[in-house]
Amino acid sequence: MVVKAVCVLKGAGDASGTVYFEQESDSAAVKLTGEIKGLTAGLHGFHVHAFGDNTNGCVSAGPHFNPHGENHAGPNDEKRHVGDLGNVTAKEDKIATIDITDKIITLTGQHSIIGRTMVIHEKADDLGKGSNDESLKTGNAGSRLACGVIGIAQ
Ligand SMILES: [Cu+2]
Ligand SMILES: [Zn+2]
Repeated sequence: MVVKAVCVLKGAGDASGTVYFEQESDSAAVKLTGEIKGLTAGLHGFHVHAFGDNTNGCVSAGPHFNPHGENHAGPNDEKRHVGDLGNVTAKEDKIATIDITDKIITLTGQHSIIGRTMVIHEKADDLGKGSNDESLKTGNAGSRLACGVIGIAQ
């Protein structure tokens, strides 16, 4: 059965967007599509954070979703936070088009990302290669520009 989810990202500034998630079966990769606008041109860290809690804005979403206790890394690394989706790239028109296929995140089961928060960051994610402690936690992606809780879509 196909499972679909959606996330509307908002923040204190200009950044906003919508991300759609689709998974063909429990074991299939998740496809992410959509766009985020109002970004400076260049790379922006893009992660699933642990909590679906936006009571204090994007800060209350907590750290990257990491049910297996790994270090922060890039989406193609074998060991990573489940929430590590790397970067999206905004063009000169300030829009980042989302087109990601990921085999680690899932919309079903115990470690489903539904009910957690998608965050777009101020800066590029260094994918754990930044040679400092923060790189292994957050990728030095800076502040949280916009976020939203991932919900069940129709
Ligand atoms: Cu993040
Ligand atoms: Zn991470």
